[in-house]
Amino acid sequence: ETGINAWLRIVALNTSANSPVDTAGAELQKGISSIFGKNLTIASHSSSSASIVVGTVSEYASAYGQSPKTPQLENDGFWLNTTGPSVQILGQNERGALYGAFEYLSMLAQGNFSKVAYASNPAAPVRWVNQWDNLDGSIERGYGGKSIFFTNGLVVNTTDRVSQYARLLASIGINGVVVNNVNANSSLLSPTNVAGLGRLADAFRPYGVQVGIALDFASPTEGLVYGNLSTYDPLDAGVISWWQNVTGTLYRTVPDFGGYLVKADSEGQPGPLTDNRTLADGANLFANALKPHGGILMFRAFVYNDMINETDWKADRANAAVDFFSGLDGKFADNVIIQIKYGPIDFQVREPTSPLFAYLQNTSTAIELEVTQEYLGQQCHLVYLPPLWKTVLDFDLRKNHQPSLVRNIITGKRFNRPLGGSAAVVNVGLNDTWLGSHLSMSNLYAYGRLAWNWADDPQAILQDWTRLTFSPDPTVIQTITNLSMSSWPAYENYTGNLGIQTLTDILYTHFGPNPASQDGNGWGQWTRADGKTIGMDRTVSNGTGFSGQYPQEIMEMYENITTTPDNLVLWFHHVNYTHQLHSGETVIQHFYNAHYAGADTAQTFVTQWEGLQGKIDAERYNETLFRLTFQAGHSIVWRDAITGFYHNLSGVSDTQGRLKNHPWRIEAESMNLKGYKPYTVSPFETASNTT
Ligand code: BDP
Repeated sequence: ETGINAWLRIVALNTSANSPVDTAGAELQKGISSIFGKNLTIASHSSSSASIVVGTVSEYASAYGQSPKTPQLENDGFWLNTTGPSVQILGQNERGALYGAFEYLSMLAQGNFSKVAYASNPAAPVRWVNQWDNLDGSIERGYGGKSIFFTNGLVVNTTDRVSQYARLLASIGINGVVVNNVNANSSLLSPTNVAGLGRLADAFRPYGVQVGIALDFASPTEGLVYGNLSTYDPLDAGVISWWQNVTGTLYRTVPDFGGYLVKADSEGQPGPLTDNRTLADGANLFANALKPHGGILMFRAFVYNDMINETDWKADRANAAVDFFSGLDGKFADNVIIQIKYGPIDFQVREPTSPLFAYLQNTSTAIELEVTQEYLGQQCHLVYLPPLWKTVLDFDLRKNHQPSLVRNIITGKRFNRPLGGSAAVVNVGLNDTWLGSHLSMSNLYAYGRLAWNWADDPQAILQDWTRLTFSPDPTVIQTITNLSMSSWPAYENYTGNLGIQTLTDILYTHFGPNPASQDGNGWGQWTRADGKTIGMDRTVSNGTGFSGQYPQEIMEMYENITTTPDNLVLWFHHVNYTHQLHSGETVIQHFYNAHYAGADTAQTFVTQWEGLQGKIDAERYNETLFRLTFQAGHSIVWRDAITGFYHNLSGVSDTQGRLKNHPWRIEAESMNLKGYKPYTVSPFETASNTT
């Protein structure tokens, strides 16, 4: 060192390779150089003249011979103090120090140089992401290219993209990643792949992100690894020791392995019910194997039979989670967390809160969200998701007539649980944009910020993201705010209203409009639409009884159509198309009006974005313009398909006479198309000109 940087230096109190504090020092160096063009040196020893000190509280105490004065910090929490002669960034643990460094950099990058001194603690210990990556490199419900983890049945050799992902995750406080699909494959447990998981963990470790994997319940009988048993019964001694061995092997390679995620007895996946064991028996099998190593088991509540009899008017897929977990509260090992999708069905554009959050009081829970927009436009549509997530997280379930916000349940606060938190299915891929679209990355950023503090404001988070990602220019911020904050309401308007769900093709693609596909199959996302009526009656008095799964006050609200909010009326009630809503509109007229309003809003996205030309680099400007133009067109396809479908079914005309006259629509028949063949589309309303 020449001394040229004088007092401008960073002290990282742990500079051993792979330590998150060492990473924090390097990130501060990199960040400050890119924000201010100053190259600070990093020292590992204490120095009273350092400009920034980063480390853990105890590293600080031993380096400086005195404990820093910080408020109580929780696991992963940090203290950030910019008021003294040197900036202090002190974590309760190494991860916390790294999070503090990212927070400080985020402030500086947004031009915020105010003097602050505060502690920040995460809302919950589990802030994970899930990736649905298959070993062949494809990603289930992934729209950003191939897997960054796997190729041709094996873990990748080069982990540069993995390190970059680790960095992104750490910068938003995420501390765990499940790298493979919940529809899991036991060959991930082969010695070669376990060694590969070691490589992935090496890439995640410097960023404080723990690796976990999803398991195939039937692995012991599949003969792919460690012998071939004749059963996967969770109470069988051979099965128990089989999983203990596998778990021991994993921890020998990855000592800080996070744990397992299990999808059992759902959509054809094997599980404990095959052997007449309970879901708790199944979960505890893995939890007990993980326990001596300190790992946790995320057990999914997404358990249902996908061949439900539609003619049975009492049958209801929404009932499945509480039904399957009934009698099991308190029967799970203490390192089990039940991972519950936000709604009772499946990531729809509007769902009521899953009642399982209230049912489980003596069991730790986590909410499962989707950053990947499976039913919500697959990153071809802009949909900023936090306002949707908030409808569930801020929902008060009134358990035992006490305030019971979902966000206080999953963080363990409401029922005094030691564990809990969240997992978001992210599904980034090799595409440079990660998710396939620039604007959809606000959802990943916001997920991390919310998992740290569920009370944070979606719009403020979005604006931080915009400043960091694009520009501090007020026009850029205003435009991206307008687009994003109106995007989920618009998408709901043109895809599926009043709690009828997203009227996509449900049989596989989950993308374009196909209202007819909802009914007449065993998947249970039914609309119960006929010529006169629509909606699922889920009341106790007359329907499937689903509303009875809620605590009393909530049950009473949904049981009664007059107290059910309009946005969920068709979720809970079966009504005539001419039923009058609280808004004064009829159900069918609301459908027409909402679909036109939603598509109209989507048209404005293009013109609003065009106002940013020259204010954003050309590459991201053009790529986003392309996506928004597609969305504008596809919203019209949605509008005409859904309004046409229900008009044909109900025979009720639009009071504004819009259905035969399609503004902005260009028929395929009026175009000169090369390389296209006519194809019979079902339902025909989805097609141009009804053919
Ligand atoms: C559904 C997806 C399917 C997943 C399943 C799950 O369509 O690909 O495997 O959820 O969450 O939404 O297990």
